[in-house]
Amino acid sequence: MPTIHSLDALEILDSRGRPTVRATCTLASGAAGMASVPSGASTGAAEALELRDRDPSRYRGLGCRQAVGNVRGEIAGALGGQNFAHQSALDQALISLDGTPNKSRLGANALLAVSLAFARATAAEQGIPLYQHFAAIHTPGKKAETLPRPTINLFSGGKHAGGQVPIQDVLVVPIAAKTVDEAMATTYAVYQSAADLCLEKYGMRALTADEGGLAPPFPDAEAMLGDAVVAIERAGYTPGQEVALALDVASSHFYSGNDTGGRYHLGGEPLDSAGMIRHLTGWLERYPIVSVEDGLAEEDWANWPVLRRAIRGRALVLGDDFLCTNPTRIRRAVDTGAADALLLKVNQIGTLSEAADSCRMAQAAGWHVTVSARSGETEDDWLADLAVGWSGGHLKVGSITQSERLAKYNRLLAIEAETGLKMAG
Ligand code: 2PG
Ligand code: MG
Repeated sequence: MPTIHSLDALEILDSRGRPTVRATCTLASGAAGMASVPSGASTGAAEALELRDRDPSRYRGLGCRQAVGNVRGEIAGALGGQNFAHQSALDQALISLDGTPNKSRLGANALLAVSLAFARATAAEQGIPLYQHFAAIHTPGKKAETLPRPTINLFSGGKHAGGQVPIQDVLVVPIAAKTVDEAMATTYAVYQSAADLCLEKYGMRALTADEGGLAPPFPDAEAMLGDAVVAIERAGYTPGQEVALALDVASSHFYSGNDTGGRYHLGGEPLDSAGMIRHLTGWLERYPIVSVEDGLAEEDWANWPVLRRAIRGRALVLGDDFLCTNPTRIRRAVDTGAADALLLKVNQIGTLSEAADSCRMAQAAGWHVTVSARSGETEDDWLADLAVGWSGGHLKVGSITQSERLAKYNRLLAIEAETGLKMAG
């Protein structure tokens, strides 16, 4: 039974140069684990709270010294010397110690760093690969079964690219690839042909957004989609048969709610929810899109089932800001038929066990699960192990550039080489 000997933490910097938390957990056996937490920019309103110092003279208020101090002080003091039979016992202790519904006292960044570091230390103590330990956290006795299919950011807009177009991501889904290795090579070819296209069409070298996606000055969202299809063709693939597209519309960020139902500001005339759904279905008719993330705003609950009925069977209705990896929101969405896929981000909820509850709930409802990184990432690679252990259908990490992204893809390639597991269909 793992007994915590000590907990330590350090303020480190993420891929945007913003502070985040890295924790180290050392067990009485001497086994140790270290883990770093990511951070979002296009965040959902229902996310657990990332504790920031709010001192404007340092990192524009984004410092994490308080969160780090909470790990080294109160959390280490309360948990040091204690044993925890399971991850859920440790996470429950963290949740109780914090005592708030959204982890705002000690910080979800502090809690998640400890939760992950404990998982790594426990895997090390047991001498098993992290993905197998994550599988056991998901369900006792479970083993890793499949590898997630990478969905890789090609073009960026929205909050990750200075808002030159409202929608956030157009992603490549290498649907015909049989292995992760082949999926990465396919995506590289598409990305390079898209970079060539950006130079020709927009006179722009490959300047990239927060997650490494290409971000030329597209005149509108339609151009992003059209250019993606051209890039796939020029790379020698058949759109829709070999390579498909996924969208992160991130529509909460161009939605203004009001008493008469709110409007979507996609360029041109503002759209009501029915207009937005028509717009999305129009894209599905013209482009090979297999997944639509946050097609509607996080508060537009009444219209999510309408969107789902409209596109069901053609593309996944994937909830990110809408669901926030939160079991209560997921339950409501399952009960109302509002979505059929969960974007799983552990730091939206703040502990591994709660994220596992969300994952199981979605999978029990027959939903698809896409395991996702954040736009602010670190060189840590635990996410690849998590996606394998929890049987994620897809892994979304951003683009095929930048080491904080490639750390996860490289880990996935290593897991593929080690296990020979098949990629999810
Ligand atoms: C998203 C994520 C990752 P962020 O919206 O899906 O692309 O962005 O981490 O900024 O929330
Ligand atoms: Mg999203």
